[in-house]
Amino acid sequence: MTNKEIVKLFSNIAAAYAIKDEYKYKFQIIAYQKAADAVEHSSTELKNLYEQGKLEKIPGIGPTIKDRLIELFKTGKVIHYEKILSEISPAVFPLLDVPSFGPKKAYKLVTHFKLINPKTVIEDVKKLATDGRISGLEGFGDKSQSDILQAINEYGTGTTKTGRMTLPYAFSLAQEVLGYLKKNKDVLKTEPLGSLRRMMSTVGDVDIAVTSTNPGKVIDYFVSFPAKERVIEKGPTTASLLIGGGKHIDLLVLPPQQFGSLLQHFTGSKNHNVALRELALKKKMSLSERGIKLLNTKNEKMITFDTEEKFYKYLGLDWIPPEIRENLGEIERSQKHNLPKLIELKDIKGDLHIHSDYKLDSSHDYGINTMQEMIDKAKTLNYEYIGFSEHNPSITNHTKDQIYSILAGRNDKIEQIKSSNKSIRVINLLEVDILASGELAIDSKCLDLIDAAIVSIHSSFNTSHDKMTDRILKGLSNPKAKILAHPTGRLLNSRTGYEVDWDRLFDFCKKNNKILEINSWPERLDLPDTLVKQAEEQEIKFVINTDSHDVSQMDNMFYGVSVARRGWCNKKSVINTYPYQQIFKALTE
Ligand code: DGT
Ligand code: CA
Ligand code: CA
Ligand code: ZN
Repeated sequence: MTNKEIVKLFSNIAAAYAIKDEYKYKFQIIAYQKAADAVEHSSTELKNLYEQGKLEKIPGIGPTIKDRLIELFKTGKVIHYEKILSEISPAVFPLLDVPSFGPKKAYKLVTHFKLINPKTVIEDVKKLATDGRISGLEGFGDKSQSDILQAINEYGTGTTKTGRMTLPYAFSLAQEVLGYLKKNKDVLKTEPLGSLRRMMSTVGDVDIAVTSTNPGKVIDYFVSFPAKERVIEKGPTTASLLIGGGKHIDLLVLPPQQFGSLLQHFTGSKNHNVALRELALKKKMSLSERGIKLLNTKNEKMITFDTEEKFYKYLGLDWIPPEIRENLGEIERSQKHNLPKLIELKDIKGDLHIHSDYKLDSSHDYGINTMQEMIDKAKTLNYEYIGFSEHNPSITNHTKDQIYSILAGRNDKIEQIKSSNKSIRVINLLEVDILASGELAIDSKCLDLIDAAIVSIHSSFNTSHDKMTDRILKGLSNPKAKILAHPTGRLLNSRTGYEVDWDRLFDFCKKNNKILEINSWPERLDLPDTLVKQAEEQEIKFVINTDSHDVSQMDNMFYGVSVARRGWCNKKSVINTYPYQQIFKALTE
């Protein structure tokens, strides 16, 4: 059961309660909507948390729903849910994925027209709307009928309520909108906020703040954004657009003197803001995007802040980096003026996970650039060193001796590269598969040809939690194995990753000086931030790598650094902030 499936399940339960009796079940409805939201925003798979006995780590899920989750993970179903859902036609639920369909509307259409097939229900409703048969229904009308048709058409082009964007996609979308906004003379400042500013691994919608002395004009200009599909909402200072692919863009416009509180509010997270509000209430203050009001005084005036620093300072807090605004202890630390000093992109001195086009007759893919091209790129990034880590030669196609001679050939190439590039140090690494048995794919004679191995799981994902942990620890036990690449194996929006006993793995890494990779590939961002935070608390070392297969991907380092920042990492925990001598020692001792 993936988080995505759980979000859908919880939303369905909330919908089922709403259909049954909105008033009687109002608390259940809110609880399940809140739980769906909490799971959607969790950067760890709940299944992994369950396996570690750490489900309580997710704020926003009460004890009853937690018990239901345990039942779900244990048995694959929840008897109580099956009962609730069985009372409602299964044809209702697919409709809820279509934007603008609430539970009651969906239920009414399904029961009135006796729709029973969940597989065809969306097409069935589309046909009814096209034939003009919906407008006559009580509570619907012509406008609602054409909205339904539009929403279904948009849904048909991939528009759903649940899809989340990867960071680069969200960035480029935000840049496009910012570029447009900046052309308007009423726009003074504009920034992307929300989960994008917090650098979450996936982004639900793009939130943009603008300062202006003329909000009305900015809103009018924004809603004429050429790439929009339609305007979802338009008010005096806010607006929301739907654009291609079903993505939302929310805009909030305020005067320049309120920029600080605007940034703070719209950056979130919701959990951080809720906690900040509670703190403010204790100090008899009330917070909003417009500023701070003092309670219990006759002075009803809003105190305004043009910077976030001033806003936090007024609450007795140091400014908190957006990446850690998740209410995971940052407010308490900021109160004590004891926030962690987070790693920055400029601290990075090299990249150790680089696939060149050098052909090792591997069963995995090669990069498209030569070693020299990748070195030239590393120089433009001001790196001190670079590590090549192509995949090991295929073990099904070669004998051990053949593998040895392929790797010896690569060593000659690396020596030649080293001698013609004196301004950058080259580290001879290799990405080596951990086989299903836990053995490394190549033997110790071959491993002796390289400085160190980056080990990874690329096959047999579906093993039990204990077996997978045994397998990884066995692979990492090899003295040449120093780095575990993309430790969970997840692919955002498509694969949840395998099951590992993280406490055991962290403990092992700590005792044996093994290093966990934070892979910067935007669909991986693996290790995930919540696990980075746990590992960081146990003083485990990381390396932030790009896993580049072409030179342009070496710029992805920025995303990996953001994951480390979200995991509260200090630069001392990240070995590729070390100078060459020190990192070489960490990899070879
Ligand atoms: P997303 O879009 O799902 O990736 O996540 P966010 O964090 O961007 O959430 P979004 O777009 O719903 O809201 C943007 C920010 O606005 C959020 O981070 C904090 C603020 N905000 C939204 N709803 C609430 C709320 O109910 N209470 C408070 N205090 N702040 C909120
Ligand atoms: Ca957002
Ligand atoms: Ca939003
Ligand atoms: Zn790789």
